Amino acid sequence: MGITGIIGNLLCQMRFLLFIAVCLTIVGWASFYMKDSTRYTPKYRTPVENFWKCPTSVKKTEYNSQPPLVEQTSQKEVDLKTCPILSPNLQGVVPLMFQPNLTLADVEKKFPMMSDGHYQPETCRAQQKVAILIPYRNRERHLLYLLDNLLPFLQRQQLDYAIYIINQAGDVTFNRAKLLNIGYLEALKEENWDCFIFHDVDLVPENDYNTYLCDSEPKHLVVGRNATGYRLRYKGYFGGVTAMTRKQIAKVNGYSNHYWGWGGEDDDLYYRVLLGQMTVVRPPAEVARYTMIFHNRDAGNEVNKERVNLLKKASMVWKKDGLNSCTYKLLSIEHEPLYINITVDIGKPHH
Ligand code: UD2
Ligand code: MN
Repeated sequence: MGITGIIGNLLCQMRFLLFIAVCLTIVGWASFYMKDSTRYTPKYRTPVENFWKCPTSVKKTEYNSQPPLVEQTSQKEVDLKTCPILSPNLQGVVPLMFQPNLTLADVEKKFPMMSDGHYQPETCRAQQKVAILIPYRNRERHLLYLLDNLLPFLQRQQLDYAIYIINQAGDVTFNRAKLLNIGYLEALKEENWDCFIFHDVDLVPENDYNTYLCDSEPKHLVVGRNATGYRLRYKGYFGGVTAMTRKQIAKVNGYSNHYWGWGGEDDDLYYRVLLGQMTVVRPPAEVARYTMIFHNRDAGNEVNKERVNLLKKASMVWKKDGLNSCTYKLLSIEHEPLYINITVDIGKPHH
């Protein structure tokens, strides 16, 4: 064993003492920070596990066991190493910004590394290609606030992503679910996305350990939000922000197209997940936290009185109502620097 080997081994043995010292420091800090619950220290076990593995270093950072889903790679991507599931750039809770005089030009200036609505990390090849789909009509300020906070969040996570805004044209009753189906179908015409995030425009994630990657089961990213005391509303709650792989979505035939107006479409998707023999997973509650920008109910999105009847029929119709029956008229696709803007005429409810 060479001199460097001996030194290496000595250092390795000293880790125990170092570990005790670190523990004592942490106990000291913990008692100091106990009062302030907004400071979140991640509780993932792996860094400590690796600390004990000696002297060989082990590359094991996953907190879930999702294998990389990337299938299509360019030459540049082949040369890069795969990004870890937990990026080294994560910061936990980062204060959110809501500047009332913010303009799109301001946000574009902050993120010159995005083009045509896409972003790829510079130094590694992302685990999955992620399309973020945002159902939208007339929420300009919310969109600016979301972009301003979400873009740096996603970049800290080292994701390969694009943002799709699916904009409902006209003033017929809003249909969130159908817009998301359209987003899925149109996004796949552009690229072979591995993972889709269905994302309300007014929900801003608070903790960047809430990774925007898909899991082996459909994932619900909102355990709690400011308006509901950060508690899960009910067990089968699947609204706000969800992540599903291309295959998981295909398996449930996407969303139902028949939910016009507010409510029910998220519960319907949950039923489909169960009917497709899948379950829902969620990150830890201290991670899956969102701030919902305050708003009143929009005109054109009144409560859907049919929703209970529709839910009763969900198990009978899910195979023929969804992605395979989604008809619409594409009006335009614009590639802006920060997002892809898809404007559609989705028709109207027929009673
Ligand atoms: C809840 C759910 C949401 C959905 C909805 C019922 C949470 C956190 N969110 O949201 O996922 O299930 O109930 O349909 O539980 N939108 C527009 N323009 C409109 C109307 C809606 O852009 O005129 C979009 C926008 O992305 C918005 C989303 O639809 O965030 C949901 O509508 P909402 O915010 O009015 O409903 P909310 O907050 O009750
Ligand atoms: Mn909302």
